[in-house]
Parts: sequence; structure tokens; C-alpha cells
Amino acid sequence: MRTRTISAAAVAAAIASVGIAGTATAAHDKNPSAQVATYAYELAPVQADTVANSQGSGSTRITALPNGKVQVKVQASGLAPGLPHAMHLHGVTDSADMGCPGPGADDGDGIVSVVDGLPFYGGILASLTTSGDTSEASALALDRFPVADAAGRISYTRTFDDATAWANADTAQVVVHGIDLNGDGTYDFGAGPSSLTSAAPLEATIPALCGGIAN
Ligand SMILES: [Cu+2]
Repeated sequence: MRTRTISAAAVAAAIASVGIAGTATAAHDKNPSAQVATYAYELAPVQADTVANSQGSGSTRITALPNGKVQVKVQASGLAPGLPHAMHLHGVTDSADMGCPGPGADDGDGIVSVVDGLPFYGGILASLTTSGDTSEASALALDRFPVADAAGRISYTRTFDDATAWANADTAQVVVHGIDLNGDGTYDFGAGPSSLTSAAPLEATIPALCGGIAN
């Protein structure tokens, strides 16, 4: 009994000691990595596999940096080669966790248009351009979006100032647009106009890949 009592007291002292040490360590912990919030997702095809030239793949990472900047990386393949691909952070600003549309969001016509996808991934929070403005105003600035290489790959990284993107980094979807449905090497009006504007072909704005929290 005596031995057991001493042992229990020693254990209690050891626990108290650890508790104090732990508290002291935590109070001095200034590890900056704890302030970096980063979110990584797979990019999956939005369209059914029966839609020609639509089955790409990839990955993305959204990082909210401590200095208020946002860094977005996109690695994708299987995209229309040699053509620009509009890319955006989609979501809503009330922190709701949206998701990605699947082929069933096609509104009955076999194609998930930009507008068909809005109830799933939300509106445009930021445009993932290669230079200049990143706001919604650049949503269709095809001269400033990444161009897929001859093998249909995009490798994109940009760090930019955007308060809306930073505040919603944890719930945003990354959407990559542009599918050369008829495989003729250009975005043409063969499949009609974009659901957003008659000035752009559907091929240029149709969502190809999507990734986000609720996948
Ligand atoms: Cu978009």
C-alpha cells in the first residue's frame, strides 16, 4: 500500500509538471505556419463522359497567406490544347460551403453550362488571370487566362491581393472552363453561344473541371 501511494503521488506530480510545461510552451508558440490556411482539392470533370473532349483532370491548392494575399495553384491536363482556359474561384460570400455540379446538372440538354453550374459552385469570387485584374470584371478576359500547352496541360500559380478571395479561401471552388467540343482547335459557335453572353461561344465558357470543399 505504501509503495502504491507514493507511486500515485509521483504520477500526480508528473502530470502537474507536464501541464505547466505545456501551458508555458503554448503561450510562447509563434509558429507562423499556424497562420497559413491552405486547401487542396482534386479537379474532376464537370461534364458527362459522353461529352466529347471533356474529361480532363488535375489538382488545385488555395492558400490564404498571413499578409492577406491569396495564392492559387492549378495543375490540369486533358484540356483543349493551345486554347485559353478561363478559371475562377467560385462561391458565395456568406461562407456557405458550395460544391461542384455533376453531369446531372445539365438541365436536360446533355451539357452543363456555366449558368447550370451556378447553383452548385456559386458566383465568381475571383478571376484566376495570369496578370492584371482578378475581379469578376475579368471573368471572360480570355487574353489573360492560361493557355493549355500542346499536350493540353496547364500549370498555374499566382499570388494576388483579393480580399473577397482571401476571406472565402476555405469554401471556394476552383472551376476551369473551355472545352473544344468538336475538336477543331478553336472555340467556335458550332455548339451555340455561351449561357453568359451571346458574344462568346459556349465552347469558351463551358465548365470543364471543378474542385472544392463539397466534392
Ligand atoms: Cu468560372
